[in-house]
Amino acid sequence: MYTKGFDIQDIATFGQWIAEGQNMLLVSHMNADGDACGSLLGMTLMMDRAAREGCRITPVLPNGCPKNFVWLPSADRIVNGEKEREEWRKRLEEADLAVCVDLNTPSRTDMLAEELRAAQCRKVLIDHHHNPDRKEFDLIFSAPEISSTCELVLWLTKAMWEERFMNRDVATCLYTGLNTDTGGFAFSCEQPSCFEAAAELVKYDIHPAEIHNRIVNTFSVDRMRFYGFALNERLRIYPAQRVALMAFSLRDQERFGVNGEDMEGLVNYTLMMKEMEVGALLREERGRTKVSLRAKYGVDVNLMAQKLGGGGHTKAAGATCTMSFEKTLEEVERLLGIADVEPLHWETER
Ligand SMILES: [Mn+2]
Repeated sequence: MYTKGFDIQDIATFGQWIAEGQNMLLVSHMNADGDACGSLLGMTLMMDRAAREGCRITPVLPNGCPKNFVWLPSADRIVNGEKEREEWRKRLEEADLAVCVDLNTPSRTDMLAEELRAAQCRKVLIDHHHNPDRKEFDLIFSAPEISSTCELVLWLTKAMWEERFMNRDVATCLYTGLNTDTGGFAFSCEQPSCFEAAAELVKYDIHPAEIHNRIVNTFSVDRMRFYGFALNERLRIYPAQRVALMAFSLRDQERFGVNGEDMEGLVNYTLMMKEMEVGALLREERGRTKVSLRAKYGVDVNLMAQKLGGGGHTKAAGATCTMSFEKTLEEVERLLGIADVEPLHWETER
């Protein structure tokens, strides 16, 4: 079992805040992934059972629950901060406690960040990203060495409540984040605790194969066709630098009717070629460009992302740039050492 890093007093305080809370909010990051959704809902379900009768616990995601994860237990309770702005404001105003999961700074909640920062309630952070923004939270449970926030939630709640509030639904939520943040137990799983967590969760009669299918085998036909286009027409390969890069303008996305959610995971294709060591994906949005970076071995893409005003993990990081799409592309090329280098193959825009 993971035991490092928890302060007994902090755990007692957190348990106390939940026990005395009346209106409690849980929040995770924009464009939620499996770990965000899983830790948000797993923690919500346990807090439901740990809190006093009659209190209200509300999970919130800045732009709602992605369709890949709507099958998670209690996903229908998630307030979409963007679409249900008034509801979010009301719940935040009433809240005595806000628990933030799988984010290291309020900025990761995008359009909710300002209100979250200004909120007067107690704020707790449970996260595994580097450099938590300490001044924004009253209590921090941070463990960058751990596979996923879901794993951290498992160990933290076990230390706080033993297994009193665990059940099959909670285990399903937490296993989801463990699975997605490790790419199906392929990376970020160097610590034995990751597999110990999986073993703990499987005890609750969850179905790993079914969860895997619901996460992975979910493509629409349009999305599959877009991937074909992306790999054929937009993948640039730089063998000498061992870099692969894909960049998608708004026009590309409109042509196939795809959005950011549909591109979740596409960046990982850059590292599927055995010679490639660093991969990047750029996606133009209205007024900004999203950059995703991935690395295999020694390269620290977190440092690279920080230079673009973002961050993340050593081998998976990202940034949101407000420069133009073209400028962002130039900047990324410079950081990757491929500015002015001819890619292996690159068909010009159609
Ligand atoms: Mn995570």
